[in-house]
Amino acid sequence: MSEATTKGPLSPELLAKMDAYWRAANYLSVGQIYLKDNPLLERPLTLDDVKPRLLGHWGTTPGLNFLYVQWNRLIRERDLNMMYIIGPGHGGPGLVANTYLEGSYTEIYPHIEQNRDGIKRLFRQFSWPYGIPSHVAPETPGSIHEGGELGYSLLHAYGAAFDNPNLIVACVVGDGEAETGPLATSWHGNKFLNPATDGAVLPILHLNGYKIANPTILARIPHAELEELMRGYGYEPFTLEGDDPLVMHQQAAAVFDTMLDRIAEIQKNAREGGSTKRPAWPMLIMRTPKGWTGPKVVDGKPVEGTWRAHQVPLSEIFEKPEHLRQLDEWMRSYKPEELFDEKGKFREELADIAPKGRLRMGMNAHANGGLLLKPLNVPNFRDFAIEIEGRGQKDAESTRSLGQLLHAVMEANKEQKNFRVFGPDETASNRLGDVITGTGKAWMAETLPVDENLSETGRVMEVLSEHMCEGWLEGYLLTGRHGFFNCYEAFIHIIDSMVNQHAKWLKVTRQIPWRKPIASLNYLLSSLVWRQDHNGFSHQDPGFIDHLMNKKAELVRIYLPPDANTLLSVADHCLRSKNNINLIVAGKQPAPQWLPIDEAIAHCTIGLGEWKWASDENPEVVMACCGDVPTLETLAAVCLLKAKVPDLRIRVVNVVDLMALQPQSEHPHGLPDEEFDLLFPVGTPVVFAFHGYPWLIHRLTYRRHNHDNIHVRGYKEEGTTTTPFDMCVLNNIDRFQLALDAIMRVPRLAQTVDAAQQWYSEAIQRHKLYVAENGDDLPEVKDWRWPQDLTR
Ligand SMILES: Cc1ncc(C[n+]2csc(CCOP(=O)(O)OP(=O)(O)O)c2C)c(N)n1
Ligand SMILES: [Mg+2]
Repeated sequence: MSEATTKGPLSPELLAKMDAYWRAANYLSVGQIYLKDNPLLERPLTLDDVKPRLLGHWGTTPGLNFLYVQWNRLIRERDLNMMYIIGPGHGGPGLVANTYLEGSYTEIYPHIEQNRDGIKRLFRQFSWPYGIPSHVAPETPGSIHEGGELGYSLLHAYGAAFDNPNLIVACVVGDGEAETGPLATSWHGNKFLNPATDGAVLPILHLNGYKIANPTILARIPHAELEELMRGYGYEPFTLEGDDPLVMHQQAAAVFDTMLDRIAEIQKNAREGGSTKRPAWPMLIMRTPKGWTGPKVVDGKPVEGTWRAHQVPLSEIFEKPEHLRQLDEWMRSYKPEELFDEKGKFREELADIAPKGRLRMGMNAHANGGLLLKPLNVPNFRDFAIEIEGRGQKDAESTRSLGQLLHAVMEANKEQKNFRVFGPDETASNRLGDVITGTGKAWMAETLPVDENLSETGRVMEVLSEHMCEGWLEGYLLTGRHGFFNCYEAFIHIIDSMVNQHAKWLKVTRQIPWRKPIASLNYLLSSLVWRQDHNGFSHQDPGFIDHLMNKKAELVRIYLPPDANTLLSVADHCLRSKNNINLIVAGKQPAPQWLPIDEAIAHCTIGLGEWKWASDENPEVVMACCGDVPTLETLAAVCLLKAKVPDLRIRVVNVVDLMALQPQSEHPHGLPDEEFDLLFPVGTPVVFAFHGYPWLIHRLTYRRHNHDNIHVRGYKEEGTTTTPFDMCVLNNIDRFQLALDAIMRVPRLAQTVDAAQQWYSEAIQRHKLYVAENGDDLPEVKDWRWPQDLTR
């Protein structure tokens, strides 16, 4: 052993064991990618031992394995509560290997025994039909982050660390991953992490130099520039560079010791010394070869240390005998006979250097958040209900009532510190400002006298990045806490892809018995398409509803409460629910209030229903509505119809829970067909005013008996900065249009259609002229109220 290798914190004995442990992890990783038999290489490798399809990623894996062994030592020596998050989740074989070596894998999956048969099964199941996925998937012990879609690792890490003061979240960021937008902004998590009350994040930039087919930007800028970048983000960068394993183990141990000391010092200063300064948290730049310890040259081309190591470095095993020989040589280079005994059990003296019990990263309870989930205390939402004196007579900002409820939730969970509200700078704009009062907004950066409500212990998280809000919240939920995300409706699309991934995670975890249910991901979308008075077309897009609709029915709930009391009832339900993705779409503008709280609760419980106070018996037409503005327009249309055709029998049906429209076979909230047919009688035309894109209603009601009679109005991508009512007119969801639609659909009124069309044209012309001239809506529209004599 050279001088350089012996110098450092590791004793020669521990150094040798850590290197052997690493070789074991690498061996098991390669074995998973390639082998279905001969797991200990007890005979020369033949084609019969090799999987027919070689699937997986080698390049990132040895680096991940190297880090895991280092972390194991830190956990043991310092008794750390540490969990891992792996950005390049395609390094799945490494995490499976490590959790196997530490024993957690076998505890969770007893058939993957600690012997030859177990290793064979471990190899065979990987990337095998009905086996396990290639990534750090929900099936992988200790994971909360699949890492398939790159970019969210550091966000999940910060989300996990908030309010977990004793937790250290080690987070590997791929140098390719670091090029993504979400990751690039995630470094700013350190402006929101309080060293006194939150845990620590230990970021490791895994600078293996390459992505799939290209070098990475951060590997090709001068090292000093990269360090400056990290300093600019507010970190204290450390560097580890090299490729000689023994030297690297020693140097890594030294650098990690320093970094952990730094973290301990930062936390001590904050917790005991009362420091409120934003610290420069340590981060590591680890520059090691991609595919480290793998084949150096294949078919005459360099592989180790290049992008060619990304997936399967020897990919033509069946075509080229040389590849099989190289694979045999590569696997034997890890000296399996030194690592496993004759029965195939990982040797005791090596296994012994891993942490034990709950300290093993594969067993960290935070990574199975449901285990730690404490129910959220939700105070009685009736306390915030709006008094209804006459239907629609009083205006209120619905989301303001929700803000009051959220504030009460904050207060009720102050002690257990397991609730946060997230939003991209819009919490006050969405009229949820009450939640900020007394709670404060998290902020560790500089504050000025002009600032309001910024606080080092704030629990409202505001940062102008939907990615950050979403990623933090996911990390927070996945580690067993509760949260609420509020966002402008149009811009929630920015995280479409992230919610996809979360939905996939939830779908899979539902099938994994040891994964306990976590709190639901709750969205409130406000600043809606219909009321973008300041902003216009760029801010008009209700399509997130459609996006979520594609997810598994068992996961998704979509609510469009028409007023404050229904919003309160829906929010109460969402805050208590588990393992779902709940979307609430509700306006923030002053709007008429319809339902007393008891009626609101009953209405939301079923999800849709006739508003009897606005309806007639034996309807000739059903006026259906979903969403606050469509509800208002529908009721105004009913009023117009009553004036024009006084004997027309109309039923008003309001839909809060969009999923109730689907048959029960499609969604657990689906209304039984018999009940649907009672509400929407076969043969009776339905004029349906919908908040979002109209075709969604057809999709949901496609199998319903009365589907052919459902005629939907909704947003059809017409918009600009105009008056609220003109937005409705532009999209043909206005009260005049809805009234005309009803007349056109009721057979007995066929004779009156021409006159009605004339009436409609005149009304719209009058409206257009008025708004063009006055810049505001017609008084008869703007000041319209539901006539009390129409209330049954
Ligand atoms: C958002 C996203 N875009 C593209 C990909 C396809 N992809 C998978 S791995 C990879 C390269 C990753 O490089 P890096 O983060 O450096 O990981 P490593 O080198 O450790 O494998 C790419 C582009 C992806 N998984 N996610
Ligand atoms: Mg890379």
